Amino acid sequence: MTRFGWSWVVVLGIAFAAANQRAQGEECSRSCAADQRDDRGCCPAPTPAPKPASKPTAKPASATGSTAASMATIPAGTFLMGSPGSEPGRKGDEVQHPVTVSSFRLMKTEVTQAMFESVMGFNPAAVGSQFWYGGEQGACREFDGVPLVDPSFPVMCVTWMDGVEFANALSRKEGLPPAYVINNGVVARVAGSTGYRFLTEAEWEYAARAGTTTPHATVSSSEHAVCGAANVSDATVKAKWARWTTFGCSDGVLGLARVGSFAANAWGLHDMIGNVWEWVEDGYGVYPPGSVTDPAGPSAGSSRVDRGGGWDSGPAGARVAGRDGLAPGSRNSNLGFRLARSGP
Ligand SMILES: [Ca+2]
Ligand SMILES: [Ca+2]
Repeated sequence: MTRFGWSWVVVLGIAFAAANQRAQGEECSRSCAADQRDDRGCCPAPTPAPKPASKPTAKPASATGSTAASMATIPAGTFLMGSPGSEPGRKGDEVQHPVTVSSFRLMKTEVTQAMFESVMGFNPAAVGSQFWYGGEQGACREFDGVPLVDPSFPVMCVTWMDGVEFANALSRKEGLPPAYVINNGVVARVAGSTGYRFLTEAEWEYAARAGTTTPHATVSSSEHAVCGAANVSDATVKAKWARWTTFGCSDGVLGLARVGSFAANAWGLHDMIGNVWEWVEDGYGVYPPGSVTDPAGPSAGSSRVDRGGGWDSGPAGARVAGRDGLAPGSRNSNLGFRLARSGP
């Protein structure tokens, strides 16, 4: 598995959005069993290694198992969204354009399994949620012997709607006005609400860059700088799953990392790149031409955007400008989210 737990819905909906997305060269270069291929015939799955999995060696988390959301204030500003034509791994949907973003508040970490369970009463991976992969299902709780359930790990195997429902439930729990109205499965943002909500795609990239312009949002443009700042597909992964496309450096973590294990970016945000891909609010679509302010993206469609790459993403997949579109019902052990609140 890993790459994507494409639900069967994805098979129909993703043709244009995902065909050129997530799996791009690196994922499709892997080999795997037929029942592990996704709808595009790509292989996130590794070839099981003959030796036992090494233990994740992440440093102690700053937010281990926390059930409270620690928020950073993101300053208003203008940035260049997208990637330059020269960036390795770039895709055609990353057209650079200036975007102005208003100030907002953002969780410093991905939503943890403990946070999700404290609000919703269950942890999707722990209660047996399944990912979909090439028409097959598999348990979210572990991958090839690597355990993925831990209170301090990011919640994963959550659908886009799981994120919406968590956001509203967390708002109610904290006495805030829910940011979403849900009518017969149709979700609309409540204008002016200060409750918890997804980031827009533009807000996500703005916050993840935190003023940087490098492919992986690192201060240094060296690929190896990523391993000090993100849990990605690295040398640790390569040692177990030799066929995976990985970064050449080692971040010391084989599967998921505790949120906050890696250094924060300049705005106090951890794990924007890597660990789990993060659902955002936007439907997947072509960027608008020219300069824009607080773009919301398509409100619906066959797919919703997720960003940043996950623990199984190599250099192409973990780029800050990289975009991915998934059917909203998709689940995967590399797919989670974090939430924002409007206003400074
Ligand atoms: Ca790693
Ligand atoms: Ca992430």
